[in-house]
Amino acid sequence: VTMKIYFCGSIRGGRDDVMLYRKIVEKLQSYGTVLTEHVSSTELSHRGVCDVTELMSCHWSGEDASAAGDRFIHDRDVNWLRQSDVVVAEVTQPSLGVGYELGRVVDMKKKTLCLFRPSSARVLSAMIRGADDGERFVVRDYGEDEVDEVLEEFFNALKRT
Ligand code: 6K6
Repeated sequence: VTMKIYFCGSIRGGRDDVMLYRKIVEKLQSYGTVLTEHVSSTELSHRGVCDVTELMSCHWSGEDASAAGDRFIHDRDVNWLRQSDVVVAEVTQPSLGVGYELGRVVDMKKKTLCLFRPSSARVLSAMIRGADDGERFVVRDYGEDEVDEVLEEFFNALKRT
């Protein structure tokens, strides 16, 4: 049985770090199935809209097409979150969606790793930094060149529990 990994990264919050998301997702794929591969897709605009969801939303009636598309994304992602074994989030680029996912995940009591780059000169939200319990929900400061080792450390520790 392969591990199901949910990766969170900003979409409509801004796509500045998408190349880094790619690098993280590639590494995660060596540990299991990444349910949210599209988060690191370079084809996705910051609007987070793609042809597929726009087409699908046309089949809903009585609701605004883009709202139906968003409902589809929300419901599918929350289901994926429930199914996942671990959650990894890149939290440097602030994103309402990532914050929402992390809030839901704390309640689901999933093992979660949040990755933050202090070199960005940003200060991470207290609601994420402050959720660190040193065990189930961990915030890790790192640099872009440390992706591999930080993830290796996290997944090796998982195996031992
Ligand atoms: C369809 C196909 C590919 O992309 C789309 C459209 N958008 C989204 N698809 C999947 N997940 C999404 C989409 N928009 C947001 N999310 C979820 O919220 C992802 O799991 C991200 O971790 C997070 C990003 O939230 P925002 O607020 O930055 O968009």
